[in-house]
Amino acid sequence: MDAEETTNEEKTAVAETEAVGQEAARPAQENIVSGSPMPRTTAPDGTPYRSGFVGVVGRPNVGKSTLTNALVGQQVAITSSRPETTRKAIRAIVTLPQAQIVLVDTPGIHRPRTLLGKHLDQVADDSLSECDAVLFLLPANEDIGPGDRRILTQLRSQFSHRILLEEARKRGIDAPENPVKPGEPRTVSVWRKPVIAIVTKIDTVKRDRLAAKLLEIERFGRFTQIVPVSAKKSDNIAELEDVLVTVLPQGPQMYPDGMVSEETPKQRIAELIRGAFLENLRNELPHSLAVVVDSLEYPEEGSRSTHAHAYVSLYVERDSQKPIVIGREACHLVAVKRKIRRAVNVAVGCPTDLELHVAVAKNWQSDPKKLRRLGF
Ligand SMILES: Nc1nc2c(ncn2[C@@H]2O[C@H](COP(=O)(O)OP(=O)(O)OP(=O)(O)O)[C@@H](O)[C@H]2O)c(=O)[nH]1
Ligand SMILES: [Mg+2]
Repeated sequence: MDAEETTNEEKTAVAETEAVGQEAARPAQENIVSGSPMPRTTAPDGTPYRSGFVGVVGRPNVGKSTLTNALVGQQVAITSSRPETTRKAIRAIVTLPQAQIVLVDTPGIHRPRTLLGKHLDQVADDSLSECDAVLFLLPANEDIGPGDRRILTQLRSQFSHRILLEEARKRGIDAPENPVKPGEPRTVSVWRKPVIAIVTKIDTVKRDRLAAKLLEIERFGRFTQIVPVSAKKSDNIAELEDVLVTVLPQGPQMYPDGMVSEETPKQRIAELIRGAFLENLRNELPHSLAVVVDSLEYPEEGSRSTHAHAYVSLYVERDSQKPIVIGREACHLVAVKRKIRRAVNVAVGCPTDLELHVAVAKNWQSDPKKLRRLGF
């Protein structure tokens, strides 16, 4: 039997906390290419190499993870049509001969309804603090709304500063003047770091609507640049990559060639499982599914088994949700395992047996202690 149902309301084993998003946006020490012979410091044409972190932000469901995957050229972040798909900041690495772009895909910023929602907003906010540039995603097929205005205000407070109007005019900056208070000088607000508006999902709108959208976005934020893309159709992705290279600061390569993500195998397995459930069960799936890899044991040297073993807990909020996740005769668990087998083996580096257990953690999305146990 694939599913061994745990009847305890909670498991005693405390999940390892691996919330990448809570750390500062610099690579984990062991990932820096110090061990490898020569991190690049110059581009092939002899100019200095560029590297840095680029935050990817926007409301839920605007296409942040799909764009991140398109830039990396493979799936490093799970995507779905449901909001709050991304729950941790994911660093995705694009290594080019002349630059290394580290994208920080964040959870969608929204007005939170649960403690989890609040935490997700915080993760997005924290992940931005050390970024060298920010991509603010706005879908071509949706109007700019209060959610976008909130994010813009947040970005302005973090990434813009006021300069004297005269100074701005001298530098040729055409930004609207801030309201003047009596006795204070006339100022304009300018971005301290590049904040680039990305108009996503352009495959969903006609050309004239897109043109109007670009104008609307220009007026909305006075962004450093505006780049329209379709991650789904790979439209304008190469151009966006060029733009990112030009805005990054000079700096050496930080991660080794071939490394596309900073996720550990355990984090990767958990995300693959959640992604497969989101895809397989779509609307039936309880929004509250959380996945924790409790342990990952590699085959011991000299032992006959060549398989690794991962023990995974799937948490739902109510007893009634367990059968939805398990399926008749565990058919959902079996289908998910089959779907991700190959990707899991690649992530772990050897064939891996998955043991899935479904447990209930009552109202975990609103309980601080349970959130911590689940790694948030
Ligand atoms: N038509 C079209 N759909 C897209 C495009 N990019 C993303 N989508 C769809 O938009 C939905 C949301 O995509 P995600 O990449 O998961 O969005 P997200 O912003 O990461 O969402 P959260 O992580 O929940 O904040 C998915 O159904 C995608 O397939 C695009 O360029 N064109
Ligand atoms: Mg996402």
